Amino acid sequence: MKLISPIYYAAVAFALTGPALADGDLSRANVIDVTIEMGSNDDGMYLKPDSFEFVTGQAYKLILTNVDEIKHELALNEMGERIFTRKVEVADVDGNLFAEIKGTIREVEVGPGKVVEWFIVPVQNTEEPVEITCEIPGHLEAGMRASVMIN
Ligand SMILES: [Cu+2]
Repeated sequence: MKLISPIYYAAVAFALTGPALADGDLSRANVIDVTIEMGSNDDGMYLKPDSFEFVTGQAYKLILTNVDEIKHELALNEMGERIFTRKVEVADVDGNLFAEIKGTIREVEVGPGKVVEWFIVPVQNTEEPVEITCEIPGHLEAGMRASVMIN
């Protein structure tokens, strides 16, 4: 699966909406959806896609999508020190909100077949790619990692 550059989306969103949405709160304007699939296959376990690129100051909604029959986790590791978490949203299949969690969050565990939305704004760039991982024992070794660059 090819990840289309978030910059492209931001440019399109900006062109469609203009600057008015950004008025007063940059973190709520032009949020870019980024799906991160968590699962396993014949080759082991994965985060898909396996590389991401973000831009500081841009708001993103990380859609953590666990397509597996076991739970998985997303640990931001070093990336966690370079982003601001607006909130994490947990909803039922109909989109009814169960919980909205705020504060400093470094890891989110997602149940089998479930989706959790993590709203972030990167605030500091990375010098080189850093790694996000699943820290459930054995999963990183099985391949659950992806690289992240914040520009
Ligand atoms: Cu896992």
